[in-house]
Amino acid sequence: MPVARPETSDSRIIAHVDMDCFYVQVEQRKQPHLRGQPTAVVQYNSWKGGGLIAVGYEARKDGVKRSMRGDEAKKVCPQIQLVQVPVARGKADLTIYRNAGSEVVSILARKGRCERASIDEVYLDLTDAAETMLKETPLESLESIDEEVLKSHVLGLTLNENDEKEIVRGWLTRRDADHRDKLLACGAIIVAQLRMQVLRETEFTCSAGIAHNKMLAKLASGMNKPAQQTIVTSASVKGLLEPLPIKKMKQLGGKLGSSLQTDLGVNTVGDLLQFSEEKLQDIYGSNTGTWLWNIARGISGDEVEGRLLPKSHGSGKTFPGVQALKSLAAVEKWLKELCEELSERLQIDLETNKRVAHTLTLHANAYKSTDTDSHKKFPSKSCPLRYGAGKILEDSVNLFQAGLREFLGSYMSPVGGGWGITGLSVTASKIVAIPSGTSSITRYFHGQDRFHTSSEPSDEKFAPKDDNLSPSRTESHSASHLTECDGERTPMTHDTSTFDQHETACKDEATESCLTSQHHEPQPRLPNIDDGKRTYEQKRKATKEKGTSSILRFFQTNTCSSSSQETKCLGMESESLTESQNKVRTNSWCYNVDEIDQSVVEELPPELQEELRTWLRPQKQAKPSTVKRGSSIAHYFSPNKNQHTNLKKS
Ligand code: TTP
Repeated sequence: MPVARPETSDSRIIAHVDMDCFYVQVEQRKQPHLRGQPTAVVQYNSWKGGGLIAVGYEARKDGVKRSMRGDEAKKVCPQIQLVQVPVARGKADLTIYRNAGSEVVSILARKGRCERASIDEVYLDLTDAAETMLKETPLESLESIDEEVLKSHVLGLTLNENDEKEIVRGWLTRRDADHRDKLLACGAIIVAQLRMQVLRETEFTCSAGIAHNKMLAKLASGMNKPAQQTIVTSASVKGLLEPLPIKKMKQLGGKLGSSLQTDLGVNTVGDLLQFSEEKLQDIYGSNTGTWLWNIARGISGDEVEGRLLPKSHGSGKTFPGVQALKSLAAVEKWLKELCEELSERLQIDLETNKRVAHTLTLHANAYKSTDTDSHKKFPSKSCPLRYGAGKILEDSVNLFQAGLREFLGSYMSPVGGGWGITGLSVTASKIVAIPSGTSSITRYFHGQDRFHTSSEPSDEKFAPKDDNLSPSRTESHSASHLTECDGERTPMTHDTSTFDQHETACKDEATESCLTSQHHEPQPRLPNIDDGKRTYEQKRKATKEKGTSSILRFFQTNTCSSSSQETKCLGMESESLTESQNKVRTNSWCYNVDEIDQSVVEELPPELQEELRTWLRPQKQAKPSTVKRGSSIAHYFSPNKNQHTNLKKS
């Protein structure tokens, strides 16, 4: 659902930077003999030479297109160099591309707020940097302007072929330019510097759009490629937007765009201009109506989120045609590969960035061989995420089975044939940073996870039917909830388009979470950090104490470490599971004394620190000790204490 946000300021300077033929550049850096050669990267599946996923600009000149397969590309360009995407676990391994993207992000982030939007795209908010530059250096007095800046394309500027750079110079240094255009000129200088720096440090070229908001910057970045930049002046917005096909606009590639076409006859953004805001609100609701009215005029208040890391991690694979998976055993085999990859990436994220993911989602594309209801899609399913490849696999299999049962309906057996899976993916989302001071969390997770390393075989058995996992125990996602994500470079949504031949196309950095659920509240069957987080949030709001988050994170999981180290358990009553069940469960919150990080303790309010230290003092106790209920620490963390408003009272 698009969100109508008013512009916070009409003088923001936003850049969208997009790497040129990114995977090809990464491969060319790795194999320098490919530089200057027509090159393409092909996917893992080598049928007909493999599907092309990235095409270098030399090959594009010869007519090679991403929609081709390797064999076809060789016909139009016999000298083309085809490089296969790296492979691990029988599927594409995008690690080198992700890492290369991170190199670029770290450079671009030097000048302003930076949002990693996909594996090779970044938004920058350069407003402050541009304002500062303008204050320090009046543009009209600029003596030398770098060639890279002079090569900028200024939309709306009439260029004379012989004198393009001088015309751009004139625009950049205009004395009578308004403040907004002057800021744009500064933005163009800063972006050109950043792009040159990226080239120096990484050997990669990129292109950029510079505008007053994200939407316009993104539209502009692809207009002049490779290695160029485009500036969207306010005066050029109307001319830029009016002829654009409506479906090309972000968030309008799906149902909303189709409705505009069929219901209102809107085919271009310009067509939208004839509708009043009220009319659009009447048809699409007040928020979407306003959003549509705004975007037709180039108005978008979306902020650049300060985020250098991906918003989710996904691992998926397509199984086209005869490769379709037709048994639970085959699905489980592939889920094991996908879950191990996902788990490894989560582990790396945890160790490197101190972040944890909270939601696991399984998406699949499926068909029934006797299909009477061909529009029915395999429902995506979510549950709280537990760390460890084995646990992720176990939960994914359960999610898959729940989805399959729903997809097939009651009349068909999930075990015996009649269905096929053509795409499968697991995604970890709702990733949040662990508050500083929780270094021991990594060790904690190691303790939690029997299947921590991918090399450890998982020999767990998965019952074909798990009564614990009816769809009501998982979050379920209908197709319509996900269609709004289609403009994003999402990894593996259950939208069939994302399971196309480009299985390796997981441009899965920073995916917008597509996990709008049907609000089946996930029940706490699985030990999970979400539950603790909910409790924590309630406590945090109630106590208004700062800096107590990390300790709770440390405590909040319900799992006892299996190590031989001493363990302490806080016996606590948990909150009611659901109203209908209306039952109370007892949780044991256990942890290893040795794993408590002092810096975590130091984040607690002083009175809790004191009590915790007292409580930890007899560390040599052989047996786990249970804290008396009513003690302030137990009280503080007790899920029952939602109304606990003042720590001191307890
Ligand atoms: P894009 O930015 O869409 O394309 P590109 O960088 O290859 O080329 P351009 O210069 O036109 O921007 O995608 C970035 C990378 O993502 C691309 O190099 C390969 C990968 N990708 C896929 O694997 N499959 C896909 O379908 C797409 C669109 C991209």
